[in-house]
Amino acid sequence: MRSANLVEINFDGLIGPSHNYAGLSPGNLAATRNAGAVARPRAAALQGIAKMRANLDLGLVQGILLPHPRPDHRWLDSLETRYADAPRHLQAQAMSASAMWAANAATVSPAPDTADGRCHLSVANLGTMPHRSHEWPATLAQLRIAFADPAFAVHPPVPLPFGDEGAANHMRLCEAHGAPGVEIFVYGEAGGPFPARQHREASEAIARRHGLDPARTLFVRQSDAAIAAGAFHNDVVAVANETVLFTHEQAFADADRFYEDLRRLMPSVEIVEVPSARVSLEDAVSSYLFNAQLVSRAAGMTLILPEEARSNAPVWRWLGEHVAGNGPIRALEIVDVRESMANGGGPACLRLRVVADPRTVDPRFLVDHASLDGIAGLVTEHWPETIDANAIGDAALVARIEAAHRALLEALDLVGLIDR
Ligand code: SUG
Repeated sequence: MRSANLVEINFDGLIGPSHNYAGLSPGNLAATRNAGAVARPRAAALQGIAKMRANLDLGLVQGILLPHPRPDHRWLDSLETRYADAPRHLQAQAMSASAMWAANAATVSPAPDTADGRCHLSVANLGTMPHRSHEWPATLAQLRIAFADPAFAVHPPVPLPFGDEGAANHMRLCEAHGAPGVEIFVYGEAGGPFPARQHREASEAIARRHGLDPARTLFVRQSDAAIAAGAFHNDVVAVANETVLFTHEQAFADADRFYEDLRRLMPSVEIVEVPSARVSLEDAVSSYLFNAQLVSRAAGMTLILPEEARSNAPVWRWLGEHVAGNGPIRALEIVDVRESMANGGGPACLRLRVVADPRTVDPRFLVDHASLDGIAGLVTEHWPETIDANAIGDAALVARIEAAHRALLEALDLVGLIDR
């Protein structure tokens, strides 16, 4: 048997041709603020591709997940309606390109953490928001192809009403990606002005299903203040990579207890906490300081941030001081993902991390500069330039979006995905 070469692979959701601003996510302040704005799907997808290229240039292995068929006729069928006849809110929910935020696709437990030595992926049910609740069948179909190798176990969602939002509410700390880790599930509790989307019951079910060692698994409650400030997912206020936890002071309900548990399980952990006195929760949420990709490189860790973090003065000042000092984050990399950001999705939302041997992944889901050239060409040719959220009922627009999606799947030899 060949020996596994476990590395972290970032699978980015390619932004689909139906990307629009319908304001479908209460609690997601950016999405709510931009409701009704004109979206630019072509520019959005090209921004996402540029981010994937930047990751490749940093020496990272890069994967891709594909947009889902939109409108979702199968979902509308199950609601006994058709797109043309459906009320406006159902049209918008059926048309959302929200599958781009791959951090919400699944929760991933790498092989070194699981009882059977396989990498386990549980597709998220995303049941709290109607427009996201119908993503899982198309996600499951893709993951079953991408991770068909026996090195993986791909699971369907945990049942509702236990809401699960996938990797956005899950962190892993470890000495190295290929070594056993401590897995941290962050759940919310209802009570504030916005829904808590991740339920503890769902997290616990996933941990059991993945065969995690209970002694190395933590269930941590997200602070109500964070949810109320618009941190609808924990990855808006914290991010982990290898031995580093980078977090806002107000991310967790009982941070002291969490840090204590973490230090006990992993004495080498480095907790980089940004105090509220330096960066308020509001600035953290609006700049997406923590919705960054924290990645390991030979020269230390790099933080891949959105443009919005650079234009926020307190955030940029804090980052500058950290990098100039002795902190574990050695370099900053800025990416422009403005179209996704305007719907509340930063660099970290757009990617799902899977620790695996790239040779075990279906190569149609891995990219390099040449394959991204091809995808960018298709996007430029087929993706609508603009979509006005108030005009998504337009039959010509629907036909265009469906043709764009088909052209992509044909080019990638994945047409079967449409009929699953
Ligand atoms: O679920 N926005 C997404 C953003 C998800 C961000 N993901 C992570 N933090 N990991 C959401 O709220 C807005 C779509 C709209 O309103 O049309 C939306 O679904």
